[in-house]
Amino acid sequence: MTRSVKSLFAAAGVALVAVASGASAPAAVPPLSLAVPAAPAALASDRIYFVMPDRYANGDPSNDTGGVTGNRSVTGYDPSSTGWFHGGDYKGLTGTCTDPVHGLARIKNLGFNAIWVTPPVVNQVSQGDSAGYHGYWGIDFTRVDPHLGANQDFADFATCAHSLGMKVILDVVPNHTGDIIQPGGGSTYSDVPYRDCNGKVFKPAVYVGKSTFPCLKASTMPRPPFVFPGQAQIKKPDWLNDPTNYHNRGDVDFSSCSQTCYEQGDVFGLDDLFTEKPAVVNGLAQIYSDWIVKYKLDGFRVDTARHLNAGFWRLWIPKLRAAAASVGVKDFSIFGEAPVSDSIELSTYVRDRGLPSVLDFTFRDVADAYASGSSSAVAILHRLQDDDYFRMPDGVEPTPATFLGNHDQGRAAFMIRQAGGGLSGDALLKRVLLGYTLLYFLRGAPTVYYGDEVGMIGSGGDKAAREDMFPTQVADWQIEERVGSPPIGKGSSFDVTTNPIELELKQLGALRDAHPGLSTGWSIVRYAKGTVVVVSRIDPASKRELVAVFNNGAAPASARFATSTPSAIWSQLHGSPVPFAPPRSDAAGVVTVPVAATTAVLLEAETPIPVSPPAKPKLVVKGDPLSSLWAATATVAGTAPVSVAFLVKRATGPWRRLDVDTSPPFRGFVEPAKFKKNERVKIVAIARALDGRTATSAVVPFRVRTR
Ligand SMILES: [Ca+2]
Ligand SMILES: [Ca+2]
Ligand SMILES: [Ca+2]
Repeated sequence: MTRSVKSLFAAAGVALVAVASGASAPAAVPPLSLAVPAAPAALASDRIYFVMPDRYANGDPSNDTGGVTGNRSVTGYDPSSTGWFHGGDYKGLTGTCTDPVHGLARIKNLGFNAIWVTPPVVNQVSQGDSAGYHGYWGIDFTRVDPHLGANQDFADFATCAHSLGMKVILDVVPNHTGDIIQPGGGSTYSDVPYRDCNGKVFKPAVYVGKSTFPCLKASTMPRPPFVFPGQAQIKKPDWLNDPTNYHNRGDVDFSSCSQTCYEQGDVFGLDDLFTEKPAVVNGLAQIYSDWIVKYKLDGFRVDTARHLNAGFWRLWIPKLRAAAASVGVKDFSIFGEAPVSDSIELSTYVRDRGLPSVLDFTFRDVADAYASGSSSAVAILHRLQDDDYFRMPDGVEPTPATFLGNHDQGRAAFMIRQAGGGLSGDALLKRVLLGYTLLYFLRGAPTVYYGDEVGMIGSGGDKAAREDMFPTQVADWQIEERVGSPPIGKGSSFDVTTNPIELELKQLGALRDAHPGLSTGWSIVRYAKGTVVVVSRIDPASKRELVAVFNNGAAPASARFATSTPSAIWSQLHGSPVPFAPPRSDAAGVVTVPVAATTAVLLEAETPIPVSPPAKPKLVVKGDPLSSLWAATATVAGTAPVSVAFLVKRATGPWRRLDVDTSPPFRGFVEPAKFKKNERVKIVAIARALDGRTATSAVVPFRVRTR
């Protein structure tokens, strides 16, 4: 996003607040200021490189064993086995800060402007047949794990990243700590009610957001906690050593768990914090505010977000934002991990629970399937349409972090190979490249897992997807197949500088820089049929239209579709066939574009979208077939892009915004739970053109029945 766009939107946002809170506007007339879309989320312009520092580069061999000596269960160090520390650290990740083939400068050079690192905090060294190399078993949250370096090494890392213009996004785990507390009487989940220290039954949810909480006794908790000798004071800060600050119910049973069980059970034995307690919320706010302030962090990726209680986010996040603002970070980004397979379910983390954004697991499903050739274009259409469920009264475009694979489920190439029923060689490479065009040409913050750019495929999820960038001592990884490059053998992946994936990522990153519409633009699906899906990205500031044409078929294709830019020549920014005669749209905006097999073409109109006053929206309210919400749907005639704001008014009080939708179909949702049963309200839709002219629909009276 350019500075001018941001200030334009910001000015509109100020006006919006003034009208919404003022008493001067007559309530009968919907205030046009509510029709103005909000500024894009900061995340929209980020391109994130996701790295596990233990596996990236070893800048300091003296810290490999974490400062202790002994066998691997004591040191955690065994570079020949996949589940242990391998020696990477923050010094290695940072590098010299200037060398373009190593360290952070390399990551910048690959086209990224943000880096997400797995949790750097001190982990439990080992547990069973694995070590805490990944960071998700925190026990001392006040400092950097000694295997990864000293606090100063992390500070140098953050300083270098910022000097290169890269954001630092920290992976944080407010849900649990490492597994120190043991459940009394067995580890299966117990749903007996909580009792206070006097034996009185209580419901924790009642106390969320309050300043007091019932007194607790460890001995009367559902699974009375105990710790092994020598571990009672092992956690930092000290409040983490109080066993009544944990749920103590035993393990989540992933095959038959209720929502409460997800929230209060231990994930694989990890100590689940009692996040309904004010002391825990405040303690977690202090821990993570300290990290933000100390290192001027730019955002958090929140682990295990599915396992935190609904009220937690609205208490915790404002404290983090305040900490960030105190060091001048005004647009602190937060996205959570909720690995669900249904978009509407995923949207509830934003809609109902108050997470600002999410990792887009459902987009990953459809993007991998489409890229692999195993699903049709319609799956992409449906996922983009489902963005409406993520649209909120703040009017900010939904901005998930998008990805094709990760450290838990498997690498991008592995996921696409699986979705395609076992691809390899050039066939797999083409499809992986197609997958990355989906990430970079469609909305969201493209997030690439380290090593994917040098062709790592891996052989599964978790430990099988966490290869070393430096010369690996894991025998299987030396001979593992890669895409676009030969197996690495005993070599270093930093010497792989011409893999087609890394070359493509550089180009795609440069395209996002040169064409902000790819990051912050509106999305309009123009065509979705068979193997071809076409999406326009509209930059509302420049009024310039970009068109991305994707073809996952094994044969060339061509698509004829409507645009908002009539009588224009379209220049080709990316893709094949090249060169082809620049297509020209007709007087109605219709254009025909050829696209080679298994690739994507990106075009930009050489002339801006002509502006015209919007047509009056036609508004209908009816039950949403996919959810328990009421859908207000507006149709707006004409080909020019518009945003549509949906407003609701109760019998008394001002008009309030349901959302602003920039992407047809235009919808706003009325949630029955937020109204009285059978409450009578009024609903209106305001269409707004790129030049700010508006048209308001008829006011539709509506009775909010339960569904
Ligand atoms: Ca090291
Ligand atoms: Ca929990
Ligand atoms: Ca829509």
